[in-house]
Amino acid sequence: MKLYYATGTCSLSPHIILRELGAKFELERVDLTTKQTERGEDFLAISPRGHVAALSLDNGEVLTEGAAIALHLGEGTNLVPPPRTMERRRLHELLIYIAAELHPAFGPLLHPATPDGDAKARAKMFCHLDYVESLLADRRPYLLGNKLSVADFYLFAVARWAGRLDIDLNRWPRLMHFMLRINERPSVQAALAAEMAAGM
Ligand SMILES: N[C@@H](CCC(=O)N[C@@H](CS)C(=O)NCC(=O)O)C(=O)O
Repeated sequence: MKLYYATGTCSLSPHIILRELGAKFELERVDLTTKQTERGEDFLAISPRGHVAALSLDNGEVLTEGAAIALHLGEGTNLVPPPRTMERRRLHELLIYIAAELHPAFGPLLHPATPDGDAKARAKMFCHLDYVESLLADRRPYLLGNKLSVADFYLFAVARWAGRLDIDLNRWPRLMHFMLRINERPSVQAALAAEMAAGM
């Protein structure tokens, strides 16, 4: 398996999951501006929309969309509940929320078009962070409760961007604790170190 990634982006989530599972994988860094990989591959030929993450499977197929990659990697492991259970449906609910709502809400903040748009986008982001805080309100350690899942790594990878935007997560203490708890995991530290060493 080969994970196409870019440092500090949403591809951090599958990167952590691969390490968490002790999977055998290669990493290939993508320059998102030129769409060239570090070994000179044309990334658009691999993933036509040019987005990371993309996972090249051993059978030659390429899987894209962070949520789909997370489910694929975690299937049959303790990071994804068994099919046809309520927990599994909750996991789908969380992954779809992060992919369809939370993740895109960062876009206008990271790349603001207008100052006014920025203010609106910031207000929307605060609503999302309030919602995430409510998901953790019963002091559960992970999004699904006591069980760590792939959704936790997706939330971690995305919520980290708050730091880049000077959004102080202390305003959402449950989320802040969640971030610190996930950050301590050896898989997370290893993924962050590998991405940092590889550069932007
Ligand atoms: N829906 C996709 C979105 C992936 C995405 O937006 N990736 C960003 C990095 S976080 C990217 O590759 N952007 C490159 C670009 O827009 O050119 C997913 O969830 O995987």
